[in-house]
Amino acid sequence: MSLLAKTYTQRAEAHTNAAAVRLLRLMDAKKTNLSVAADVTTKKELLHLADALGPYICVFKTHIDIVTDFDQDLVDQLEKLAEKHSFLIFEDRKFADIGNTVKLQYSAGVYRIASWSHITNAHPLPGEGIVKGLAEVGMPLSRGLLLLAEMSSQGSLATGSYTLEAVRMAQRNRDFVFGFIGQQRMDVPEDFVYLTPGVGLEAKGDGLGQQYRTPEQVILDSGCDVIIVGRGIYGSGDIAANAQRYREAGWNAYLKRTGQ
Ligand code: 6AU
Repeated sequence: MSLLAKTYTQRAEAHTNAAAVRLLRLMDAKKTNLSVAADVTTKKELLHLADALGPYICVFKTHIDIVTDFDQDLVDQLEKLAEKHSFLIFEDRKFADIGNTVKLQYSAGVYRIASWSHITNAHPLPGEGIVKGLAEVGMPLSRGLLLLAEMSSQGSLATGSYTLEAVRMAQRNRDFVFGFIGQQRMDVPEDFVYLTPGVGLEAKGDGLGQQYRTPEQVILDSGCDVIIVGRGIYGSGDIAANAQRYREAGWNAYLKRTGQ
């Protein structure tokens, strides 16, 4: 059976990373492949989004360094909401330094990301040391890493051989790297999970280089697994109704893909 015809639950068997297994199983259990990108700047707004959208999502994606009134209580409450609604937390930190530095950035500082975020991501740009450094912190805590193989923004330099090298780096580190931030599935035998930003049902861009495709283009045409949606959900209107629309569009594309 081709990988794309398999259900998320069937694919969980091909993974050893604990965060990946949890994610794939909870997507089928909750019937959602929607991740919300909660790019808001206050603790109150962030917690509101997590509680209001929790029922519809598999992953709650944060940019914790944009929260003006960050404190430890925010993280404690976020973890409780992740339990309550059964979603994983993904701090979109986009690490991009040498192994020793990212190890400190991941474990220490104000945010102590590794202590609460199930998933994080990194640019492969510095070379494999970035994965090794993050793994030293993340593996003992059962965390998972995504490599940025491609970006959604116009003029991104992450293309061609850079993207191929990102995939090779992931292949060599499958215990920790379970997937990618990318725009299309690469044809390799291993099962990687693709989380894909740049998703919008109406807008085609944002005037700052962001480019949007529909859930169907992402899940069905490009073989990716999770749609990441930010402003399409919290930008205007009823956020729960917006989330339900994206959830349905993403899920229907997955059902079509797997022939269910
Ligand atoms: O739906 P938007 O455009 O409001 O938000 C998209 C979210 C933002 C970006 O920081 C993030 O997705 N993102 C990423 C990630 C997830 O790593 C990579 C990328 O190539 N493009 C992108 O938009 O929080």
